[in-house]
Amino acid sequence: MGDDGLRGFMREVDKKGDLDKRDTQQKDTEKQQAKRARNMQDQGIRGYLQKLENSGEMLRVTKEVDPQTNLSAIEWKTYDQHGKATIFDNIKGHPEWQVCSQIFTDRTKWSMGVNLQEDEFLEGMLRKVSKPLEPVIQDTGNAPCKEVIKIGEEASLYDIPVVTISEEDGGPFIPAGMAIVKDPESGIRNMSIHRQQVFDERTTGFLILPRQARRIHDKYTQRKEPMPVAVVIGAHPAIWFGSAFTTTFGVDELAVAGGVLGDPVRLVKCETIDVEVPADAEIIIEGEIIPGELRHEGPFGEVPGTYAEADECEVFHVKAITHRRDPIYYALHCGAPITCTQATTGIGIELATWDHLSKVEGGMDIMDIRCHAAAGLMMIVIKLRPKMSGQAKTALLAALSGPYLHPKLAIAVDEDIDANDLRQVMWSVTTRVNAADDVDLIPNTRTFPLDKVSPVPEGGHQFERMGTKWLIDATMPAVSRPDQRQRFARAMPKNFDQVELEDFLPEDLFK
Ligand SMILES: Cc1cc2nc3c(=O)[nH]c(=O)nc-3n(C[C@H](O)[C@H](O)[C@H](O)COP(=O)(O)O)c2cc1C
Ligand SMILES: [Mn+2]
Repeated sequence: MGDDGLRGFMREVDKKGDLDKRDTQQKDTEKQQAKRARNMQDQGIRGYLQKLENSGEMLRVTKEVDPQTNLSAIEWKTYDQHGKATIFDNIKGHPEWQVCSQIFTDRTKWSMGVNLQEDEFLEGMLRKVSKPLEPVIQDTGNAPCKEVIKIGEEASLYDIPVVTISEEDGGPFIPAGMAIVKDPESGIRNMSIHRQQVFDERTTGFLILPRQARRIHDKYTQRKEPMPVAVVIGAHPAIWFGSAFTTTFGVDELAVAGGVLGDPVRLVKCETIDVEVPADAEIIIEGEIIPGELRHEGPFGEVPGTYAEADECEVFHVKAITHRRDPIYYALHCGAPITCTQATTGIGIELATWDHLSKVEGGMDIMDIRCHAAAGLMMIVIKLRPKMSGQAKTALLAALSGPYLHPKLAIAVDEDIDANDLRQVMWSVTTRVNAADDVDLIPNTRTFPLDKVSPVPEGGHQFERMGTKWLIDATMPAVSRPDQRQRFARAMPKNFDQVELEDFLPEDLFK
């Protein structure tokens, strides 16, 4: 309830002269507040990390590792070969710190993070995202993100175990900072992620692609004012999700995060800028971007798994760093798949595509959507139950013109195929596709800015790409003839559904 709402409410109560009632109302609010304080949810990253570790989804590395030489390869290989996240508690040169990585690399982990069953993840997330909850600002008091406060010359980025990630990267990068800025006209917050190459103790790059943060940045530039930015590292999965999700301009992503949490995000004020940040975060870097200042940055291993070439980008100046006493740095891996980078944006693409398809042809019978991390997010698989001939292709066209640019290849599969299993998808593509009928190319369409194989139009910027979208209808032919479709069924082992492997193989395989 805003100020006006509250005042209006009190006036109504006064008008009736019903003071008793007002007392009761007040007591109720106090009671509610006390109840809320008792039930205060952990809005940091620690509860989630604990869950990952307890369930065997995350491995702890206790041997000393070096952010400059081997940390990146260790966490990448651990996920690639074992499907696990990592937490490092012995970091060369950073005795007080821990580092976690690959914590959001698949839907299993995401489901744990936002308390949803994996098989109802997309519907559940859409439900949560559609009920945003405005954040609340609280007294700085004993906010965990303020346990250590370093202002001005005291603040140094060298204190943070920032990792050099891919072989050819231009240096160490902070890739997981959630940047909170305010629209200088409306005062509405925006939260988004921007890679930051560390140049020195108090300066980084700050790459802003043409989206909402860029729109806000341009307003500051027009006013010739620096843009205050608070960079948040390490917070609840719901907040991380909010920072990566594309919403309508003017919607505060912290309100989206509140919807996903089911509780308003608790914020505290920054020390040196007029921006609020999540109280339970691990690390906050306060700073500003000066209009017109650009600096050479990159190269950097990016979402598709190839390098973005060195180029100019905005510059971020540190004004203060605050953090927990024993901070955990989230060393997100960006580079060759599969990493958190693809799996985070992928969830947003899947949700937006699901929502988009719910409006096409009066809603389709969609069963799953997977924007594949392994394909650098440029391939999306739609699992559906086509009701009429041609419907799968309509779904594919829509999937290739949804809210995100990343997918350029869309594949439709039937309900008997696991859309997450690329082996089954490829099997479907060979056994259910007659390319002359089922494959279409759509040339000269705008593609994902980081898709290097799509040409840059004459005179265009490296992020302006025009390429070919293509679709593959790998559903069985003859939608209206179930008897005909049967010919394309998978030849499954006898009694496949009845046989339980646990009854026949060693027990410890199933722990
Ligand atoms: C791990 C990760 C890294 C990202 N890095 C950048 C980046 O360096 N620059 C950028 O402009 N967008 C980057 N993005 C994308 C934006 O943060 C994302 O699209 C966000 O929703 C944009 O918000 P906005 O529409 O409010 O500007 C990244 C996203 C993720 C998940
Ligand atoms: Mn936004």
